[in-house]
This record gives sequence, structure tokens and C-alpha cells, in this order.
Amino acid sequence: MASVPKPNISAERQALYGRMDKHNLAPLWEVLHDLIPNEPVTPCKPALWKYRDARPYLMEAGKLITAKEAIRRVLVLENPGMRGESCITQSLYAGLQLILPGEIAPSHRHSQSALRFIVEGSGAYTAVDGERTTMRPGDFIITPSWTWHDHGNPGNDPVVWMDGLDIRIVQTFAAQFHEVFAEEVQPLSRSEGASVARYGQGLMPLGAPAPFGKTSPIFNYPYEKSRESLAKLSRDEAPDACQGWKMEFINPLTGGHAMPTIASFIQLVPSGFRSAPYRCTDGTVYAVVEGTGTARIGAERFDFEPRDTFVVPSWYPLVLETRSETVLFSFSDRPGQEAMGLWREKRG
Ligand code: 1HN
Repeated sequence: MASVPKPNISAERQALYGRMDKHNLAPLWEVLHDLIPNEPVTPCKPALWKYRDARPYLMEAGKLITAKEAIRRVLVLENPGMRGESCITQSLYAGLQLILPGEIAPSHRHSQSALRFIVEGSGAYTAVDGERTTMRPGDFIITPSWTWHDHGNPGNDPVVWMDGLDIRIVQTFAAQFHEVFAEEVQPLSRSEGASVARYGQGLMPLGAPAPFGKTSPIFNYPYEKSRESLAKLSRDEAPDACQGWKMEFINPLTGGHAMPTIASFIQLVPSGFRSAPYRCTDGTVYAVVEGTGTARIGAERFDFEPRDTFVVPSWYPLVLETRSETVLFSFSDRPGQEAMGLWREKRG
């Protein structure tokens, strides 16, 4: 015979929970629905940061603190749904970093991987394990996990880039390590362009191990080259209804993602385009390189112009409407999702 619920069952349950609580035990049935939602749930909200709003604060910070004192002079792009948590999606960090003429940002290394997407100014460099590369607007630059890196600006203009890091992912696994280099600026062991000569021309040295492990051996993908690839692709192929012409930055040694934890893309969207809605499980950060338009993210709309940043949370439909020919750089946590068999997309 089925047991009849007792009239004071709720009070008895609460009393049970109270007694077990002291032993670090809790009833699953009270939280099961929140643990296993029917579709992605994230505190990450759609948002856009206008560069023209952020830039004056960054320049003011430039007057109040040096790059050396700050270690890294960065304004964190904080997702409005996760203020105070230093993240732009629930898994990724992003910020705008400024280095002024004559400054250096001291050398260190950490197990978190970083990408740099150059927003404004030329003539600064970043050094990775003994090799420098000059930064130019639109360049996609990688700092692989556990490589020594420092930045410097021997030029005449302020240089600003967007940093993207896998801080939250590494934190989830509690696999964080960090070390400070003995000197502020690391010594150089290769000439500028060495990595691209060795690995970026459809060639690789015989018998050479991958210098950065699971990360691409190329650490600067210059905008000049990616822009040319997009232009040539767009001449011969019709644009994809959801993405326009979209390409991924790859590791030439594997053909896979350029970084083990972050996927990076660049796309060209023609002028006057209205994309079909697209959603995917990798919440994605977009940096506007060229063009103006509107990003409809879920029920919200954001007008963008060059140098703005916007974020599309997991599973929010994105529709892009362009008023001029547009180039977008983007990055997400797709590699981890794919490795774990979790990644999904939905077109239309
Ligand atoms: C870092 O090392 C850099 O090397 C930038 O430029 C941003 C944010 C958090 C932790 C380390 C850099 C960072 C960072």
C-alpha cells in the first residue's frame, strides 16, 4: 500500500535537512531541476562595451599608474551579470590593456593562456619565450600557457589591445601556476619573425618538437594576412547565411584550434547583410575591427562600430545586421566543449 504523506511532512523534512546539514549532507531532490536545466543557463548577459566610452578611462588610468607598477594596466570587461568576478562569460576573461610609449610590462609566466587582439596603435611588442613580435591593429597574438612574456612600447603612440584569457577554465580545474621572471625584460634568443619563418609558410623544421606544446607555434597572425584571406574567400564563395565568411585561426601542426582552451575566429560580413539567427553553446566575445551595424542578441539590440566589444552568451540567438562591410574577430571556449563532446549549434 502506498504510504500516505503525513500532514506535517514539510516540517519533518526541514528537520531532517537540518540534522544532516551538520554532516555536510544535503538532499538532491531540492536542487535537481536547477542542476540539470533543459537548456543552457548562465549568469552571463548580452552586453556591448563602446570603445569611445572606455578609452578616456584607460588613458586616465595611464596618468595615474605606470604599466610597471600595475604589472598589467588593464580595464577588465566585466559582464554585467557577473560584476566583481573578473569575467566576460562564465568561462572567459577579457580586458583592455594600455601600454604607453617608453613603458614596459614586466616578464612573468602562468598556466593560463592568453590572446591579444590589437585595437589601437602600432609599435609596441610582446615577447614570448625569447622572441618579440610587433603589434599592429587587427593582429591576433597568442601567449601560450607557461611561456615567459613581457610587453614594451618603444614607439611614439599609446597601444591598446584586448586580452582574452582562460582564467576561469584553469580555476575550475585548480591548475593555476604563476612565476615572476628574474629580470623585468626577458633576453631574446631568436630574431623577430623566426616563428613565422619556421612554422607559418607551410613548412616546419625536421625533427623540431612543437615549441609551445598544444598551442600553435605561430604566435602572431597579422591582420594584413587574415584580411587578405577573407577578401579572397569572399570573391569566390557566397556568404554563409548565419556568419558571412568566417575563418578560424588554426595550429598548423594539427589543423586544430590555435589554442587548446580558446578558439579564435575572424569573419567578414557584407554591407547591408541581415544574418539568419544562429546559436551555439560557446558564449562568444566579439571585437569589431571594421564596419558598423547592429547585433541582435536574444531580445536585445546593440549598435556597434569599430573597436567596440560585445558578448553573446551561450545559446542566445545572434542576428547580425550590417550598415557597411564588417570584420569581426571573436573567441570562445569551444575547444574544451568539443573535447568533452558538449558543443552544439543551431542554425535558423
Ligand atoms: C596577464 O598576464 C596579462 O600578460 C594580461 O598581458 C591580463 C589578466 C589576468 C591575469 C594575468 C598579460 C591578465 C594577465
